[in-house]
Amino acid sequence: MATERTFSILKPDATRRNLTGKINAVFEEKGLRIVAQKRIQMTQQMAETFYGVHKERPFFKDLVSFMTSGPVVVQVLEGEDAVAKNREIMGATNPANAAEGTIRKLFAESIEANSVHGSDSPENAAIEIAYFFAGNEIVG
Ligand code: YYY
Ligand code: MG
Repeated sequence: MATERTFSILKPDATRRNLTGKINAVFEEKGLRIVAQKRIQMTQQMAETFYGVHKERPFFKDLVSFMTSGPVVVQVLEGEDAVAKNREIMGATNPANAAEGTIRKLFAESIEANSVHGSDSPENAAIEIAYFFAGNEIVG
């Protein structure tokens, strides 16, 4: 295992309920370091591009509308094996299936409003980080 970076989003349901600090505390307690972070409003075009892999899925339209329904916090998290570790910390996509102590079990409202995004591979992490951050915005 090596030090790695992953891309994370605190979704509109998390910002709406003022949960960004509580969720960041979970990342930090579990050993991930927030090396870049900014609060943005995603446009429809950004959300469609970001979730482009899902564009044929039945939930795509609702997902884009949810992701643009309020501010999000985009982040780069760094740590040992950060991509897989963050997926573990987040828990299953559907909070009904998420393990105890995971962010989605603790905070998610539904499969759609599930509080966090995390990259699913190191390759996608690199693409997603580059989409939202300039190199000089990431300070490890
Ligand atoms: O990577 P992860 O976020 O855990 O799930 P994906 O399968 O990549 O789906 C992305 C996003 O789409 C998910 O976080 C919520 C939403 N979604 C949905 O609203 N309904 C589904 N049946 C599946 C996913
Ligand atoms: Mg995914």
